[in-house]
Formats: sequence, C-alpha cells, structure tokens
Amino acid sequence: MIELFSENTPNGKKISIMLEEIGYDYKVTKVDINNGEQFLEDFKKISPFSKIPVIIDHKKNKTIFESGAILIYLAEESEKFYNKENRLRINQWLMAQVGYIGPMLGQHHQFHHYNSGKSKFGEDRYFKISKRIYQELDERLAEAKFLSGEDYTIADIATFPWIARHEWHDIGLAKFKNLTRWYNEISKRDAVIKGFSFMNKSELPPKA
Ligand SMILES: N[C@@H](CCC(=O)N[C@@H](CS)C(=O)NCC(=O)O)C(=O)O
Repeated sequence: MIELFSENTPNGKKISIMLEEIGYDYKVTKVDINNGEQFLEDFKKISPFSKIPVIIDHKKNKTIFESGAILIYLAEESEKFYNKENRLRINQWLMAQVGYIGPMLGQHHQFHHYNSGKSKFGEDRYFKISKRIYQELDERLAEAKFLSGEDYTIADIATFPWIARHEWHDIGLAKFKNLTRWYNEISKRDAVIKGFSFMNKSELPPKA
C-alpha cells in the first residue's frame, strides 16, 4: 500500500495519475497547503522543503519526496513507463519538466492567474516564458508522438497536469497543433481521468 501525501495541484496529480496507470493500491492523505499544513513538524520529517507530493511505500518502508524521484521510484518498481533502453531520453524530458516547465508555469499561475495587476514585470516575464514552453513542446511533439519518443512515459505523466491548466495560461492551447494532439490523446486515458480526479471526484482534464 502506498500512502500519497498530496494536494489538488499539478504536482499532486502527477503521482495519482502514475499510481492509477500502474494499478497500485494507494490511499491519499491531504496536506492542506493553503492552511500551512506542509509546515507541520510531522510532515517536515518526510518532506524537507515542506512540499507535496510525498509517498510512503509502507510495504517497503520507504519515504520519497520530489515528484520526479517519486515517478522514477514507481516506474522502477512497476517496470512501466520507463523503458530501460530509452532512459537517457526519458530522464531529460522528465528533468526539463521538474526543473523548467513546472517552475515557470507555476510562476505564470502566480503572476497572471492569482495576482494579476500586481507586477507588470512578473506578469510579462512569465507569460513570455510560458508561451515559449508551449512552442518548445509543440516543436518536440512535431517530431515525436510523446515527449521521449514513440512511447508514453513518466515524462508525459509529469508534464500533462501542467498543460491541463491551459485555461489559466491564456495562451491558447488549440493554436499548438502537436501539443493539442498529445494533450487530447493523454486526456482520454482511463488512468489519467481517474488520477486527475483523485481529490475532486467531478474534476476532468479541461478540453483543449
Ligand atoms: N520540486 C517539487 C515541487 C513541489 C511543489 O512545488 N509543491 C507545491 C504544490 S504544487 C507545494 O507543496 N507548495 C507548498 C509550499 O511551497 O509551501 C516537486 O516536483 O515535487
């Protein structure tokens, strides 16, 4: 049994989608990050930066923080979505998600969606970077079916919930043909639909 400490955010959804994809039994423990629960002493013991997601694999007595590390752990355990022959490429797209795509779109959420009008510099900067990310992903997906090649992998699972916030981004996902094709294909997967609604049963991936 896996215990998933999480919240209803893109980083949280990466792991619920993965757990659904690999068919693992899991229970969700909500960490209410809007009310500061991430800073509670007990949570800090398993999450040094006070961030969700974290998992505990109770059977193996292992605790893992950082979404990329969790995805790799679950992929290695299940031997799914992390093909050994393609690991170098999968790792690159996965690291690009955790180190660039997520943090930049996250700032765009802060400046454009939650706090618009407070900082023109911040709004302009992250709007521009987010548009660039859409363009860069679209270019990659013009040459490959999925981010790391012909197969759906943990790099796609990590990236999908961020693009699923496209309505907040105001960039116009439909203008990016290849990214939209990828998004629509992943949106249809049963495990993605189930994992997406892990905290809100009626929540579906928004249409492109
Ligand atoms: N690099 C981390 C980022 C995780 C992250 O930013 N989590 C956010 C929610 S999406 C969080 O816990 N924020 C609470 C805080 O920073 O106080 C990962 O990929 O797991």
